[in-house]
Amino acid sequence: MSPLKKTIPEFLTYLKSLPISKTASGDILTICVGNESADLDSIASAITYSYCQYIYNQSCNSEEKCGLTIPIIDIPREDLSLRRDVMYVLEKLSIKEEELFFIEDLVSLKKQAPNGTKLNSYLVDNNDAPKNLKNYIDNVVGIIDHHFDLQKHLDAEPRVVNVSGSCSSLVFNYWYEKLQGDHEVVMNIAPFLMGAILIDTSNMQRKVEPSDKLAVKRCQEAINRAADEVSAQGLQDTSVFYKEMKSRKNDIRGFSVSDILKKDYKQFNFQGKGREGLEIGLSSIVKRMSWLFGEHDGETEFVKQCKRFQNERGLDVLVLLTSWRKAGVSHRELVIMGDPKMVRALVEKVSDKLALQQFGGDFDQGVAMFRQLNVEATRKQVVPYLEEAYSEVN
Ligand SMILES: [Mn+2]
Repeated sequence: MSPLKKTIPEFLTYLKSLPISKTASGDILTICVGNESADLDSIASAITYSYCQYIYNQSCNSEEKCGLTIPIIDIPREDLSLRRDVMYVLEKLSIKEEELFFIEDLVSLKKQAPNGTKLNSYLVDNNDAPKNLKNYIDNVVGIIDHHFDLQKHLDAEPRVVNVSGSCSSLVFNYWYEKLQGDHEVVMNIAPFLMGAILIDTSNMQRKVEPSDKLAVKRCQEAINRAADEVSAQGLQDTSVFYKEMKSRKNDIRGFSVSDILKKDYKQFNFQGKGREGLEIGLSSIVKRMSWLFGEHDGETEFVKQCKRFQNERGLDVLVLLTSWRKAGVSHRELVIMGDPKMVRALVEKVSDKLALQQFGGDFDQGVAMFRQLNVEATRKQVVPYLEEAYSEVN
């Protein structure tokens, strides 16, 4: 009988223990990275993708061997603790924070690698290299994602960019098929990926696509089979698992305004008609504005802190996207801050699509607050709407 394969924590410990000469293969260092929001989906996708690649390379003949893939979490290490749902899942899976690789670890790996080492990257949960890593990544070699397809890196292999509630479903199904349902591996990755799928689909109630259904069915089979294993304890009941994760994700008490803004944050540079680009940051927030004002010394102070964040990051425009559920009903707000003229122009163009209804702010001060009655539109939709709007602004 073949020896038991490494578990995910064992794989990560192993990666950390290796000198750079063993981590890189020849003059190529390979990473797998999710998007800069570094939510559970991105983190679970990157870690399990790298893990499965490792298992797969081991089981194949040497010609298929292409070194190791290092999962990178695209935030500074200190920001992980802002993601209480992620911390909860990692603890449940016995994955220690010190075994993970963050931006600063990537920088240090690059430094240690011999001159001329190329950095290849698999992308999960995004289909173009994250902006802050573009200068590091030489080649995008594979993509699995559920965002709008930017039609870049067309020769990547795999190149799976499909509609799916969660990218984790696509990652799971890809490896499930490639590893031909290998029970042991599937059991190792199922809890992690299922956690992300449940969060992204609100416990399979919203934004559920066939890929999610298939992945969860397969995950559940694996978890039930492994019910005696430590890794699957307490995970058979998906509703309980979901509630535990969700209550932690929604718990942002004690965070500073800047922590709240950077917890689930993405930044873009929109290109316009021959003008300078628009630097725009979008924070997704799990509490409504009135709650945020209450926790942070009132509206004036909260807005002041937001403007400070905006200046620190050199943003032309900052957008807050709040969302919460009450009595089974979804609610969203959109707050936009920046140059008054630009704010007005952008709002004018997206107002209908997002069904915006102003409840606060002052256009003349460059701050406008809206209820977003199109509650289906998450950041995934809001970003392309705003980008299109900017391209039309004169
Ligand atoms: Mn995602």
